[in-house]
Amino acid sequence: MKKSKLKCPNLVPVTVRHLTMATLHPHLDRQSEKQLCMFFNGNVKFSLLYKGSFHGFSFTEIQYKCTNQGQIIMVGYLEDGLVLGGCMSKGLINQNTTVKDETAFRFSADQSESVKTSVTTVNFEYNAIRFDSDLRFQQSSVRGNALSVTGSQLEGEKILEELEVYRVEDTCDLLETPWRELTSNEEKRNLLKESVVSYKPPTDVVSQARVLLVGPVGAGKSSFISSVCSVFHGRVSIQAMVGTAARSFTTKFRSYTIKAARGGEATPLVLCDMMGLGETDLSGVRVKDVLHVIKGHMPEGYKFNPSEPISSASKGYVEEPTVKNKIACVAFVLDAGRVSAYPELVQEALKELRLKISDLGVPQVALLTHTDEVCNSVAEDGKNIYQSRVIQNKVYAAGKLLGLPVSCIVPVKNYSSELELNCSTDILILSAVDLILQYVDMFCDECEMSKSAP
Ligand SMILES: Nc1nc2c(ncn2[C@@H]2O[C@H](COP(=O)(O)OP(=O)(O)O)[C@@H](O)[C@H]2O)c(=O)[nH]1
Ligand SMILES: [Mg+2]
Repeated sequence: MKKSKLKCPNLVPVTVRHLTMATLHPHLDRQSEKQLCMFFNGNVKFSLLYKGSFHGFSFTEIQYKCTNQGQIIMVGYLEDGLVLGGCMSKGLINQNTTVKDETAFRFSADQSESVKTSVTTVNFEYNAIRFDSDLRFQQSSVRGNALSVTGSQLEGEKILEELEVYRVEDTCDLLETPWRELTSNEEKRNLLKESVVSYKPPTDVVSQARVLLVGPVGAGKSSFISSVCSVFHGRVSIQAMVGTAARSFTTKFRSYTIKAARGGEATPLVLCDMMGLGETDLSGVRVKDVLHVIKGHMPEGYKFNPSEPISSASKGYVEEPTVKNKIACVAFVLDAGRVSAYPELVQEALKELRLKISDLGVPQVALLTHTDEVCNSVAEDGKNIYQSRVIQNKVYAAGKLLGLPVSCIVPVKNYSSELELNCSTDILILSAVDLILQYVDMFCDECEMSKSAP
């Protein structure tokens, strides 16, 4: 049997035994699972994200499988039956990112007992998790207690038979009664579709419902546009450019007129896509550009330049926008898995946008995407979305981040890996469009009033 070196998730260096023909079944036996569950008062279940013998014993693989999955527990199985590991309540975020985590802990368990050791002490400024290039949970001597994954050497060596990472899920996940009503059947899907197709702005002043999707890179803005198109096309299709890069995959300003069917008549709904807000200064669009889009100055196809916002000197700049160019509603798009962990730069940009867009008198709503990634019940069926406690908490977190009432926030599930449409997913997408159109009406009313004002 092949062996290679890897540190196990505690202070003991180990050698990994490479298993051949591994399958993706949890290595965790019932007894150990029970012991680990007790660390969370029994109210959790574990969902396997990564298994070393299956995915490969590499830190890159762990990062790939486990980043942004919420609370995770890493479990290492030693040859002598000892189970060791650690838990991070905020999960893996990004390599080399330090995250405050007051409830992070490491543990050891064997047949007779399990020991949980908090990585929190009161003596230090804050508690942290750090990820470098190897696997090890330890206490950092410099910056408070750290749940750390580093590569330093220690005496003694043990065989690590297996290494797994599980997402920790709340078993009280589904509420007894939904916190919002949602009918999920074919009839409802058709009704919602019909109401979008027959939508007309309530005033002649506004002919189109131009809706701008704004949010961090990767939140799912382009995917939402593609998902809306898919619902009306009757099959999953990609319209807006969707991507996974850390920098925005969408680099141009594009507006998509939604058609009632594939090749069918245009509806008044126009969804506008733009570059996302970056996590660093130059990785995405800045607030100024978003405001220019909203006011209608941005020409179609404009290529964003993060180091230089558009100005009146830019090619194609719309000097005197009419109501036709203006945005009637802004839909903020946030990733449910990241809503509580967006970097400061993104949080500040969102807050600034909220204030400045409100000053412009443009109504705002928010869409919470990636809901299937934070709640298994939603991944199984989108109709569970309003029964999910996790999603409810995420919606409240989004409300807090944006300073928006919860009634303006809708959780959705975009089409990302599916090849076929699904009724519940369609209903979530259509309900989001329905909410957006209600807010477009508010914009139209404002325009009508200002037209008739003396
Ligand atoms: N599982 C899941 N993946 C999503 C969802 N929305 C978007 N994605 C994925 O997230 C990545 C970024 O999406 P994209 O639409 O390009 O984000 P944008 O930068 O906001 O336009 C892509 O890989 C999408 O397939 C969602 O609701 N669920
Ligand atoms: Mg995009």
